[in-house]
Amino acid sequence: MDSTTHPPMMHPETCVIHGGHQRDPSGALVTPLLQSATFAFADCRTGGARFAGEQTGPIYTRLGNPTTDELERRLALLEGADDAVAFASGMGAVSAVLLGLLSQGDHLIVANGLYGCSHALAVEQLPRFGIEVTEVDFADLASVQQAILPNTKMLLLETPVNPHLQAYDLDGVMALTTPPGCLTVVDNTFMTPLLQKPLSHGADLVLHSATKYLNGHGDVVAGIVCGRRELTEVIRGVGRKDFGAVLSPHDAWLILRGLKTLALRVDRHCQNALKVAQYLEQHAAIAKVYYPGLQSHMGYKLLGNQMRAGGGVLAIELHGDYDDALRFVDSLKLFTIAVSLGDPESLVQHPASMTHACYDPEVRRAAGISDNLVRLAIGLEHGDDLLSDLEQALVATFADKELER
Ligand code: LCS
Repeated sequence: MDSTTHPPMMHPETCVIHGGHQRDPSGALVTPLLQSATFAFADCRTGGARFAGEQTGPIYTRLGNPTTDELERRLALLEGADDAVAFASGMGAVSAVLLGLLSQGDHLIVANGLYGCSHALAVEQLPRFGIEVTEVDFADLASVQQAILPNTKMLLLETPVNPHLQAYDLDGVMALTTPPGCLTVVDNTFMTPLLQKPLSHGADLVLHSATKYLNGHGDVVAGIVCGRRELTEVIRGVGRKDFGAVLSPHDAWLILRGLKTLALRVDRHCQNALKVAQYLEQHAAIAKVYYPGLQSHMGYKLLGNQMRAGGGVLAIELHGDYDDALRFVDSLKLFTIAVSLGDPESLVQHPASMTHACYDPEVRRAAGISDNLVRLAIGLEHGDDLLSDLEQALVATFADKELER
């Protein structure tokens, strides 16, 4: 099937495989990998016409590459956007959005609890360029409204929030009164377009660390931004052409391969995560489980309208202190201690000393990231094997303490 014969609307399960595909003249079933930095022009006038935008066609991979273009078309279709721009990392995507669209004198509002490097970029780097930044709890929309100033140009949030999965009501965010031209940007990494489509709720841009579920195999670092063409053109020009965070065509090709199983993988991640969350919620050693698929979680009410399921990540607080949390993490055998998510392997990490270590400790605690919070990124293994591993690790952690079960 080539892009000209696509039915106009595809189900997401079909779109992850066929969306935006342009069949190669060779007839290759799989999108060819054009691992080339530059592209030859038939003659000098052709080169000039491409630079002038009078003729389409590749010039130089930092400006565009046919393999990467296919990934961008597919993600744009999945998110319901006009266009998408791929980057060398999720942070490349975040920085392209912030530095491409904000200028000196502008005000940015970010949700507290953002992924540590997004937080650091916003609160430590942007003020150096004369951009004012305020962090607000997006669960309290009245306080977001109060923080909005006449020069507020952008709201940036993740939902659910890394790492405690607090989920924010996108319809409520979109109903806030903002100055004309103020953009709402949603980091959809934890959900993927299969579980949540922020643009359909009125967001202006959606971005991903494609390192996670979109690629899904733990072997690529990448990012992508989707939205209206008038915005993506600026983001592509500034973030990729000028700042240079270009995705390798080989990595784009790997993501295209990984994407084909996204729907299957996301379903399995969600099933396993729900099973683990339900098991841990009733466990005497666990004080709190944060997972939007549990009725006890504030995100549960958004299931159905905004989120199709709770996703593959959950966070827990043990009955115990910082040392107990570390002992528990060290006792796991099937879970790997590593900072990522969306991989086939289940991963575990300790946000206070790892992904969110760069926060000021007071700000971190205020954002709900306690010292004994542990994040589990649930993989694709058999759920029962995950439960066995968690059980043996909890027993090992509390071996010397009496557990009331
Ligand atoms: N946005 C979110 C929500 C993330 O979780 C991450 C990385 C990024 C953006 C940045 O993407 P990257 O540049 O790494 O592709 N999150 C990580 C995490 O939770 N553990 O390790 C990285």
